[in-house]
Amino acid sequence: MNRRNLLASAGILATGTMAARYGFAQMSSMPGMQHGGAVPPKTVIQPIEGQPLPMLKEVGTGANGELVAELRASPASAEIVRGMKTPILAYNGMSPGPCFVAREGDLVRITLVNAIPGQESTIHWHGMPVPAEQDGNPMNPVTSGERRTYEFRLPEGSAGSYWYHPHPHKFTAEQVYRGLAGAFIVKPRGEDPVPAAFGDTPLFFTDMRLASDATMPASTPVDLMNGRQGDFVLVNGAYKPELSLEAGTRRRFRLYNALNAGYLRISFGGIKFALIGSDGGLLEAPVADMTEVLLAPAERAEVLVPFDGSQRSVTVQSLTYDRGWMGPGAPSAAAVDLMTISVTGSAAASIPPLPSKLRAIADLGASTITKRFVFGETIKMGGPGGMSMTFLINGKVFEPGRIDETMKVGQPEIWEIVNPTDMDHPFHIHGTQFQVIDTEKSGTRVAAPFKAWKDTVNVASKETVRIKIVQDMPGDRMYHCHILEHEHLGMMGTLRAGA
Ligand SMILES: [Cu+2]
Repeated sequence: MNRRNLLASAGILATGTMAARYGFAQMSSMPGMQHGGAVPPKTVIQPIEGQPLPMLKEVGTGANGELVAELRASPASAEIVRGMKTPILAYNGMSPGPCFVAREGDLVRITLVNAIPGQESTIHWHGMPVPAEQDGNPMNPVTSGERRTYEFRLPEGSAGSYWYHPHPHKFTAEQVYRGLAGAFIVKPRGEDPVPAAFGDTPLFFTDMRLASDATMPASTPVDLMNGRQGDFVLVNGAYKPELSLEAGTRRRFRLYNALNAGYLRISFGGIKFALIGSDGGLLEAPVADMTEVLLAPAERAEVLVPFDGSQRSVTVQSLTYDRGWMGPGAPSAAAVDLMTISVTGSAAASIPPLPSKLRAIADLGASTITKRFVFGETIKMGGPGGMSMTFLINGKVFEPGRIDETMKVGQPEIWEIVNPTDMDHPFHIHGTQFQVIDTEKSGTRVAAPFKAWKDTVNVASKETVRIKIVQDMPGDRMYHCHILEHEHLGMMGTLRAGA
């Protein structure tokens, strides 16, 4: 039965009393519930907007080739709405946390201090090739009040746009939407094929929902089902910020979708730009004449955008994208303004050319091993509240300690990720970068248009995505949907890579 029929037969879609029928403990105190439905009340307050784009605070490698830092995760407050305090979670008082910048070959030694009252935490190095026991998995929690040091060396060829966020069992979604996430940029050991004159600016997108007192309300059943979407998308922690650039420049941006569940279909006011990088670093060559790039939650892209001065004010937007929605409260279908770039100086006759080549991307080798991962969702009856929704991979809800799949270190495999559900799900696996082979929908198979390193790939509703994957290090790795509320409700498994 498809989900809509399932819900209708369970009497959920029509009644508007979804909350009352779900078994979530915190329900009665949730904002929005007193309004007779599961839709949160519309925010009546507005964040401060139009401030200069904040630059992320960079923490770099020392002269000895070691990046040593401490990340203290703790409650903090932010002034999102003028004169009001929003309680958040922050790393070293900041959200996003510091932007780590290291080079291939560097040693990283970062200590997490968990000062979050009553909750475990970890730091997961999203997309980075780090040993399993250093990767902040849920089975290695740092309890409240404790600290632990993560240590790993960045291998050659690992330059890319990574990020970090907590990954504790049952608290990931909440800790991330409350503010815990940051960028981690690895630069090449040798010369960067992208000219330094193009700059290198991370745009770290998050989102936020605020109640009328500027606090962040707890997630509702609708949030858990669809993934929590905020009312405001922030860029480097600011709402609709402004950036000023000279005409005649080509700029390098690293785009990060760090939203819990929201998709970003980013355009630069119609300007044709070049895609030069994916989750795991540069492509082989720029892909020119792009007008938009779709980023599912956790995906990243590097782009080069020309500003010739013909547009004096460029609105960076997220265009509408239908990722599937269940029940009330679907986000607006209108494009969302993310930030404004004002272009100063006299219009330039020419823009510096694109680099023709970026780097070589190796093939992963032949494989005869195929695994299949099928997304699913179900409504579970029983319990005091009546029912709850769970999300599945291969018919199973995540269970700590259970090994769902095994593979041999160094041996490439082909994985088919199948999504028969009504909603898109971004598939992510820890510890490695994979390559997309092709996608298939309604019987039409489309080969990946170019080689790219990915750690997260969107699997649209009714679509199958085939990837080629190798794990180079032994250990247990999580794979899961990166709509964090779906991960929370069970859409996760454990892979054991061994000899
Ligand atoms: Cu999902």
